[in-house]
Amino acid sequence: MKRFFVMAFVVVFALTLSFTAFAADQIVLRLAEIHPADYPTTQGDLEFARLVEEKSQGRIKVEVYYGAQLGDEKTVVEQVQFGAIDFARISVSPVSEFAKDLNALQMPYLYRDGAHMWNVLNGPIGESMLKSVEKAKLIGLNWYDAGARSFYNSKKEIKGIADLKGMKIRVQQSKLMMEMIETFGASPSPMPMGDVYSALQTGVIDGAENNWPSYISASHFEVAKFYTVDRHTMVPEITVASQVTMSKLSPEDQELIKQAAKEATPFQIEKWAAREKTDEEKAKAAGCTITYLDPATIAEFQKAMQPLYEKYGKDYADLIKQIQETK
Ligand code: BDP
Repeated sequence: MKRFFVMAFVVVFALTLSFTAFAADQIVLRLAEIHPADYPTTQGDLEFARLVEEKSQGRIKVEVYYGAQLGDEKTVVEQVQFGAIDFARISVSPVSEFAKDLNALQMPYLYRDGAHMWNVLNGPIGESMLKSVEKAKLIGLNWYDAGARSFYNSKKEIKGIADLKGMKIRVQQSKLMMEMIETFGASPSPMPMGDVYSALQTGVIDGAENNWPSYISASHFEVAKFYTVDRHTMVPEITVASQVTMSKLSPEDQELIKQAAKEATPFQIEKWAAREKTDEEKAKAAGCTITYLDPATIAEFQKAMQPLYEKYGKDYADLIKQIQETK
């Protein structure tokens, strides 16, 4: 009951807010981002906001609320669904809980490399995947780069799959990601990114998995110094808009927003590439134990994910095949 009243209040408050915003000459919209200001995705968000403002000659303003000011990613998606938040930049993983087809984009060892992933995202599959989030009351605007995710932990060096056995590993709030950890023989612990540092510090979890920039930016390297470069997933980032918000805008303004988002992608990719390199160096300089696996061991990691392909292959067989066959 209490939850109902809180929700009702949030809805009324949000509607009041957006009406106020729409009533004024300038349309002010809010974008949620969990990373800090200097993170490559936030840089992409700010570029998107700049382009919207420029293209609308200052009529539309996108305010970027970074550093998880508007909540964790799962909560933010729900708020975008009912229009309390206008845009969010999020990882594909939490959105896949609402738009299942996205699972096909985040299967382990799916892409040969970053170029392969971008050929998929920039092609017809990427377009249809952006459209697929409409089922979840969202509008998919663009993709951003998040490189590859690897395991890190506070306990020991992971040199092979056997070392993962029984480890408690934090994952994103996604069923596929939980099953992936189980398939690796470890025990998954889903939680928002903001809770991971203290969970590592207090030993609630043994490890987590992420790319270099998140490992450094969220200071996880301070409390989990063993990083193994196994690159098990490449999970793209996505910017989504609220259907509620977009439906209040003219078709021209909707188009302008879509265009601005598309144009922000190459900017973000550039920022990403630079940051990935410097953050790998930062981890080294901070004295982390970094384990680079040889191709044979990587092949074992990949082979271990076969059961996941058999399970998810049923629903996404065609899509996965098309992705694999993309040049
Ligand atoms: C980072 C993504 C962020 C996710 C986070 C996580 O940029 O959107 O929330 O991983 O693991 O790489 O939750």
